[in-house]
Amino acid sequence: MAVLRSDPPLDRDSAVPMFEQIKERLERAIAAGEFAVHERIPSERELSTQYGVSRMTIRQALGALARSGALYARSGKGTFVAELKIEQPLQRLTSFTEDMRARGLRPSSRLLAAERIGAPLEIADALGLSPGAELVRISRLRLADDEPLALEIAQLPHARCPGILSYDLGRRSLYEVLHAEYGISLARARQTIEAATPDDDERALLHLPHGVPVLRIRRLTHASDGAPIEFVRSAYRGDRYQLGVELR
Ligand code: 16G
Repeated sequence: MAVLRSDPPLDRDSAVPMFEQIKERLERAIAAGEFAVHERIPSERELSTQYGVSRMTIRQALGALARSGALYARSGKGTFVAELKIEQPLQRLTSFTEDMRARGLRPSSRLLAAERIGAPLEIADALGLSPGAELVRISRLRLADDEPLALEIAQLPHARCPGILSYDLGRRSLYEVLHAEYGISLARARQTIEAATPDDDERALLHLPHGVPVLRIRRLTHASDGAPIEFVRSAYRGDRYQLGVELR
């Protein structure tokens, strides 16, 4: 427990509740790297002795840190430091490849399926096609530093990118292929995001611990000529991903 020893004593007269002060100290210790990712932090009992507060207060601090995603608990084993979440800023239209590289992570994909299908009604509607028009559907598991992060199913009008399935979409960025091979630049997208319980396939492919939700994202992207070009459904790991929005 060398970690917190240098801390000055808690301020018992402060308006900031004790659990909040403890939470902030633990946050600082984690940010300073005093605990490694997936390292066990001291137990409730040890922390309550160290700070001279009740275990209830410690439990409140740890609970708040678990809810913010900084810690996770394993029943019977203790409380551990979680990996930092990857933040996707929502104001720019970027690809998975760009998002990961911007964070110093190595993007990769596992191609799960790539096929030509007739457009179901809902997707034909979104893409401005007649029902049954030919689509390419590309399902990929997206990884960052070899860790599964998202499942993505992208559907594009085949007429806009004929023969796209012959490119190695397990290795290349879809946006890069659209640009380099078809001269398609993407201009804007509309996205919806919701929290959801993963289904069994998602849980297995994303290596999701039990009880962790996914962020379901739907994106309709338009090319620079205004035409809709991709309709994507994805599921991002809720414990590893957060979306940042700038408000003015
Ligand atoms: C992002 C997009 C997805 C797009 C993909 C292309 C979200 C929610 N989705 O993951 O719509 O198809 O990037 O990535 O951001 P790529 O160019 O690396 O293949």
